[in-house]
Amino acid sequence: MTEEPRADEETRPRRVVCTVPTFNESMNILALSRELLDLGPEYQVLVVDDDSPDGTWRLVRDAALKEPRLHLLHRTEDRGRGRAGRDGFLRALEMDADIVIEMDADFSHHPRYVPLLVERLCRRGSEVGLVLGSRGVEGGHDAERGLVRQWVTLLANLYIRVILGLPVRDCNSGFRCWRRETLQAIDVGKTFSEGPAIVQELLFKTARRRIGIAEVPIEFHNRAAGESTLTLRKLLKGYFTVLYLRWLALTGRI
Ligand SMILES: Nc1nc2c(ncn2[C@@H]2O[C@H](COP(=O)(O)OP(=O)(O)O)[C@@H](O)[C@H]2O)c(=O)[nH]1
Ligand SMILES: [Mg+2]
Repeated sequence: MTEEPRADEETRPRRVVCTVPTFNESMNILALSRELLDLGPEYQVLVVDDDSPDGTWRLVRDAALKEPRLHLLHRTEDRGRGRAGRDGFLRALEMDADIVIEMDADFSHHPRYVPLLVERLCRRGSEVGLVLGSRGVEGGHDAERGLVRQWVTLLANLYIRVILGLPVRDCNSGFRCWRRETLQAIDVGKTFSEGPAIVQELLFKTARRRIGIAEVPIEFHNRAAGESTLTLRKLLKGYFTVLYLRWLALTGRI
């Protein structure tokens, strides 16, 4: 006789792969990986490192020898946050993930929120294919950031939401929980953004396919250690990418 699955077992994911793009994150990556792996046996961590000069990839490679749920994708060509993100998603799909989380290595996205994002995605009866860790919904916010930074974030969000017509409050969040089927539906291997604009590109492609998007509040903190790789040039390029995405949609190409 087969037993009826309990309600929580029925919706529990089989394999969650957390992809973490890294560039010079030697001070954060092992502590973050440990916290993620401790969330449960279904969790795997995939670090996608672009040959960091500080040896992040070496630390992960060595730790992975003793921890079978820790994986390294060591990229040596075609560097960039967007490229690394795309390759991480593809590898996670190859690893047979049913859920993929992408997050920063610097503890801005705290691992304690990961089970909440997964729970929201797996909640029975909800038609959601992507969950965002969000600073823009009630209960979420940008801790430690000055008023000016908060206003810049607010205006940037408004710009992106209006141009792209997105139904979400935090378009810039890089803390996201994806259903395998969503990544396949948006053909993640065809991602064109080389840099951080991958965040807006994938969000737009998901919304265009009318896949349900939910937001879970998070408190966002400044990076724990190390330096940000975001430059003004990358930021501006991101705003142009938003216009480019709108144009691609207007001309029926996405
Ligand atoms: N693999 C890879 N990761 C990157 C690159 N640039 C940034 N990252 C990682 O992407 C995440 C977000 O970058 P971060 O510098 O924190 O940007 P910020 O959060 O916007 O200040 C961090 O985990 C970085 O280590 C890159 O060129 N390649
Ligand atoms: Mg960061």
